[in-house]
Amino acid sequence: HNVAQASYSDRAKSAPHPLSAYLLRLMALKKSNLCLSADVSTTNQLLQLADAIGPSIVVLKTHYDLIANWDYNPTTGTGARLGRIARRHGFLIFEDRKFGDIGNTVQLQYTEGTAKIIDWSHITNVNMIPGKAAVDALAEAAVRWRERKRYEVKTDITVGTPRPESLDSDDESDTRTPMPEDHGLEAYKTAGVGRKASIVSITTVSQHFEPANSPRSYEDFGDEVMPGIEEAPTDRGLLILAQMSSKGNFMTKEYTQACVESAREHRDFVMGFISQETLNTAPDDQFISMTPGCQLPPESEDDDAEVQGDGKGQQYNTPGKLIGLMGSDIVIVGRGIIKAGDPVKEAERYRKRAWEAYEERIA
Ligand code: S5P
Repeated sequence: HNVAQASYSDRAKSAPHPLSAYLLRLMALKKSNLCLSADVSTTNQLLQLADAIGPSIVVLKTHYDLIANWDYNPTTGTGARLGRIARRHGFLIFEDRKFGDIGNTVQLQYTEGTAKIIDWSHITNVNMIPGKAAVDALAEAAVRWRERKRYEVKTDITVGTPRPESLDSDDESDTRTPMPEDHGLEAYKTAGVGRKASIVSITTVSQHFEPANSPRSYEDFGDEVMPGIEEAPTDRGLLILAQMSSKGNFMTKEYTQACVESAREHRDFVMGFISQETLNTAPDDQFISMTPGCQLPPESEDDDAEVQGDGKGQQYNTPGKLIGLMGSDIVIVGRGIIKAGDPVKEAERYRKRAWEAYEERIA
């Protein structure tokens, strides 16, 4: 396994996906190959955990539908606030949505609906059971999103500027939709998203607002970016669920191989896999493997002692085995950290173990 023996920083130089390159650089910078699975139930718990554990991780994985009070507002809501914490601490957000439907439906679930996942989550994943069309459809949505985002970023807006005549809307009460005419019309035509979508996109102006009840620890994040690295690129990435950690799952070798083939067809969108081992087999495979089902034995025991499952089908392996032996790149840890007496300290213990396993691997 050539790739498994290369350093993360070397791999960053040749990664075909801008977000993969960024992630690999983050890993080298933070000496971390740890992803926190932030499976908590409220917005405050999520943001506080993200802020506390942020320095130790490179990816934070969410299940937005576990959050009872997920706030869908695109600029002041949970996703947007999480985004500011991510910038500040230097990690990517990964919504573990496991899309699993026909192409058209997954496209809509990714971009529309209650959460508009594509707007706040750098990475998401897909369950390939319905076939490769789901991956094609998500890739297409990501291209369109990027195109629209280009105009959002370019458009310099001052709140209060009158709306250009050419975009005059029926809704007279909407006074916060200033849009410089040239960019506005271009965005309208090119993105093809219609007037409403263009106007919605302008709400990025108000990104500085926070709900009044924000806890102090993360209310002032503004647009700060972690020192040593620039802001994440405006790209979206996909992980294909190619192997699972759960007992008796139905993902056969042939299935996993089909996932790899689909990934190779979309090297500009598919960053890698959720898998139990590296799936890089061809010489030009540069995918990133992220692996859940990871726990360390208690500190009092040997680091490589067996870890029991959770009694609900989950099976665990140690970071040493997953990174060192199986060639995985990032371990995903949920309850091992969240349920610990001191999650911050425990996250550091996981980070160190997983990083040592990587250093041994490339030595
Ligand atoms: O095969 C898998 C794939 C995933 S994404 N097995 C998993 O456990 N997961 C997710 O990883 C799962 O949904 C959960 O969010 C996390 C594991 O959590 P833990 O508490 O068992 O570490």
